[in-house]
Amino acid sequence: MSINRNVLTLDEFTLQQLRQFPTATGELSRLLRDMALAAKRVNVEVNKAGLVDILGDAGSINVQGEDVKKLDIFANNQFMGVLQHGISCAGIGSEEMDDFVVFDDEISNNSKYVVLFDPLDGSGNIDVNVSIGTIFGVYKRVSPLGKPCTKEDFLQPGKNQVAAGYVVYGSSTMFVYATRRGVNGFTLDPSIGEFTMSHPNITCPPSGKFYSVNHGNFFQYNEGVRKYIDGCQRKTKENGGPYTQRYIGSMVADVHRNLIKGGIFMYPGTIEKPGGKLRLLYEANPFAFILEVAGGVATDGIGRILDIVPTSLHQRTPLFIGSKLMMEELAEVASIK
Ligand code: P6P
Repeated sequence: MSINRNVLTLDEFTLQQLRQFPTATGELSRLLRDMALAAKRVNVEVNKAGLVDILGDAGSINVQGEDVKKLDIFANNQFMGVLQHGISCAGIGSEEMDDFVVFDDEISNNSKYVVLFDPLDGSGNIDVNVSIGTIFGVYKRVSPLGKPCTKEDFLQPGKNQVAAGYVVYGSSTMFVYATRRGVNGFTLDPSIGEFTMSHPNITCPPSGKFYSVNHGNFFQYNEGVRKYIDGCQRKTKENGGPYTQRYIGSMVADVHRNLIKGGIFMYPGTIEKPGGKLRLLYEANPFAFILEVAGGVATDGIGRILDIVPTSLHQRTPLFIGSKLMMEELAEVASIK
């Protein structure tokens, strides 16, 4: 396979974007490059996870009450490290950390942004070599510069994000991020160790054939959701089908596929978890931002995900996200917004 050396690297692309805004400070571009550096370091460990003792449980339980895999901790430290030692971020919120982390040093206190991330989503799949991912959202601080960031910086509605993105560690490693100007995807070229533009200006097809949901919870979903899922199974060529059910238990991989090819991903509330399983701040919000910029829709079954005003770092939300027309059919069939 010949590799085109004339493609833009992520660094070149972020600098190109920066040059279009002469008044921009470059902090966001620097932050995105920092996130990509950490992603490359995590990628090395993910790729050799089967060979070294980085698999398996780290013996600890995270704030979610889930077994923490060693790779979770490594990934968390990589992303927190590049942000703490960078020039763009005043603090972070992470799935792996019980509370927000305020960096509180002179450079960080003068930095414009805070970042919320899930360092390694789908980590239950690490030991069986299924694609996993990193998810992040970037907010401009609402607290005064020159002082430590505050909880209010992190508890902003998702519509306030200035950028959001994800990394999918799969058959190839991709870094995808959105600003309000568009969604762009970069694939890691191991021969030069750089993310290179492979998916410029990603838009989500208005419809698709993939529906992603955990069928094992079917009888725990409300009647409207069950009715929609039943309808997915009854689709034929005559009414926009047939649909394919694709759900690999790794949200980054499932939503990435549906973003590119068209589809709908659902993690509804269940009898056991009426508030859903997925976290608002560092899973639902970043993907909702990305999908909306790409032309898709994301709701919690009642309203727009990005309008939710958060109250806590680890709060959960039901999530319905994907192609616009499929989301409209869900709203109509399941009588949800
Ligand atoms: P379930 C992984 O743990 C995760 O947070 C998402 O990546 C994934 O989509 C979901 O949970 C899978 O949850 O309950 O269907 O196994």
